[in-house]
Amino acid sequence: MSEYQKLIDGARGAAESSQNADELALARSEFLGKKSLLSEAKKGLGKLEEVQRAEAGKELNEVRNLIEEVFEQREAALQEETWNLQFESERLDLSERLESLRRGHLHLITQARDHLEDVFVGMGFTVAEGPEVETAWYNFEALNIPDWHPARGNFDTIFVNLGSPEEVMLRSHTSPVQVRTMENQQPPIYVVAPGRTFRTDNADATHLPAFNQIEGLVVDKGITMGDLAGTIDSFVQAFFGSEVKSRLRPSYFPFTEPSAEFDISRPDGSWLELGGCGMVHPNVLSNCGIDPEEWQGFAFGFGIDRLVAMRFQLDDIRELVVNDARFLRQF
Ligand code: FA5
Repeated sequence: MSEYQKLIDGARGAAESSQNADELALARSEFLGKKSLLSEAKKGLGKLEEVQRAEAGKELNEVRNLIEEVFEQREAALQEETWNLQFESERLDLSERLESLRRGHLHLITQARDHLEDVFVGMGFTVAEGPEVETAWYNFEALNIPDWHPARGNFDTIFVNLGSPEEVMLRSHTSPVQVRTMENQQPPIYVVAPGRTFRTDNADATHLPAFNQIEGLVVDKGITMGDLAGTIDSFVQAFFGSEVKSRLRPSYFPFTEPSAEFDISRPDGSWLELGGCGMVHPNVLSNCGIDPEEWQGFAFGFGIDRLVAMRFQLDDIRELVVNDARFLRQF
């Protein structure tokens, strides 16, 4: 047995010093292969007496099993080492990835639009919507601007090549939503309608060809210009804070009478035109099936992009649409 013990120890030594599957296979064949000492010993069994042969054969098998076990254990250990190395090299460090990803946020205009909605909802208004592509009826005619009216020219309209010429257009203001609301809803009406509007204007520091307006419409009994002025004042205070003042200047819009333009004060004391407003023209109420003898209303519409430019003191309104992430990340 001591001979065999040496063999087993030798096999263990050879297995332990094998550093990979190839080296282990080589060592294994040295101790268990056809030319190994064990195989030679097995061949020698034939020369023994029957009783001795059985005894020696049993012993040989035990030794072979022990040596096989030694190699199996080493094989399992090597396999585990290989897997560990592989797992380590293929590991994805997700925590590192997550840290380096910057979270986005809503665009400044969307934030302002949400804020405006909140302010007006807080004042008792609901939010209405209308399509961006409109017909002449909604964009002009129902608003008391027939096709001969010179005011059509003020809106620098972008027409769409659909139907009769100059019948379908990208809405040039949000005022068509006034008409759609009044056609579908009986007074009293208190709505605001923010949305995108389009004109052939060239982009400059205060103009964009695609910009955003928010429309307001109130139709109720006994509504006066005082209600309009008070509403605009409350909105300006809620949105900008008490240091910003608003003022109304007489103006002209075909769909309101009287009409005004409203300005807000800048820190340097000058005024910035924000939008138009006025008492809803009786013709507009009639066009939408509302009796002007019974109901009165006021409406306003102003530019959200300009309002944002004013609130964040941007020198150029185009900053809002050039998609410079370094600029947008500041807000
Ligand atoms: C109108 O669009 C009227 N619908 C407003 C109105 C509504 C009057 C209800 C009465 C009752 P105006 O064309 O002035 O009016 O435009 C209103 C505001 O939209 C402007 O004061 C300005 O703030 C903004 N605006 C107009 N054109 C542009 C543009 N190209 N780029 C950015 N903002 C603009």
